[in-house]
Amino acid sequence: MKMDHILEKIKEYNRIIIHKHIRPDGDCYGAAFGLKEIIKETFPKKEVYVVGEIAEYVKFIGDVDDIPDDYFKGALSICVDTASGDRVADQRFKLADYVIKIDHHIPVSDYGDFQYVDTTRAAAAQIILEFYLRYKDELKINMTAAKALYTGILTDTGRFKYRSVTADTFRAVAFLIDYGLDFTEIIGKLDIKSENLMKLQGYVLQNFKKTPNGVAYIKMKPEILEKFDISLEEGTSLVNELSTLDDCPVWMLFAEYENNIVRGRLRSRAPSIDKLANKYNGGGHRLACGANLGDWETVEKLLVDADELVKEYKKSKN
Ligand SMILES: [Mn+2]
Repeated sequence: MKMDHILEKIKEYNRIIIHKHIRPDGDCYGAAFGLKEIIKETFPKKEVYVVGEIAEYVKFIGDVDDIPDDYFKGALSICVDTASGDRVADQRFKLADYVIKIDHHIPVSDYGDFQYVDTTRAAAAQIILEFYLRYKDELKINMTAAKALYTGILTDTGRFKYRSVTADTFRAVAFLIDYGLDFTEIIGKLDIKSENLMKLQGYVLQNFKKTPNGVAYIKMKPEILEKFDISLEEGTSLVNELSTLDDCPVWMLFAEYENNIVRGRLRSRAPSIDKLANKYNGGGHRLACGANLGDWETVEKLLVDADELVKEYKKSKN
């Protein structure tokens, strides 16, 4: 059983460093801090750190550590929720003695000494929760971990709405509810938004475009974010504002990241879009992907391909 190996390695190392992915989301936060708290609660003498960038909207889950290079020497690095090595936040995992990848994305380019990948899991946080449940007799949990794991599962499933949710997701989450988790408190934290973000939401709903066959999209250019005074992270989180348009089974949001590099968030209700994302230097899940477009001209090419994909999909349904 592959999970046994993860537990063995955690037992073996005294210093464990947990890595999220770049541009962190609720799931990598939840999985990382959930795992950290489970290890700390079970083995209080072990040193456990979570490294990488901060995400404002989920930073209530836990504080990221700033550690020197020499901490990696002789340490175990565990990378969660990250399909390819280049997306691991804090590349110093390469300095660690042993590297474990725990993920639920379709593998792109593998890395590390040991991979635990289960694409049937709705969230990396679900894998961590199931890891705990499997070794419940040996491991301990606490409320901080429960909150982190619930937040990870909640955000990666669009609040239990996506196709990725299975009965196992609910079975795992049921434990957290039995444990006494105040889930309404977490919903409350995630729901509250600034006036600026609410106005930008209105902008997205008023200004999105559609391709002839039904791909809804919004170009969130830097000047828009500036006008509404919204961070890139918060702005791009609005992709799912376009998820409920009746004749558009695919929707996308495009924005400029560091060094003016254009990336897209691609979403679908039904037709698979991961191959499309692969073509544009991206990937992820069957119905939710990221793509690295580079410039705005490439966005137009992607939209042509996406439009064709939706056309074929609609034809196949008739
Ligand atoms: Mn995830």
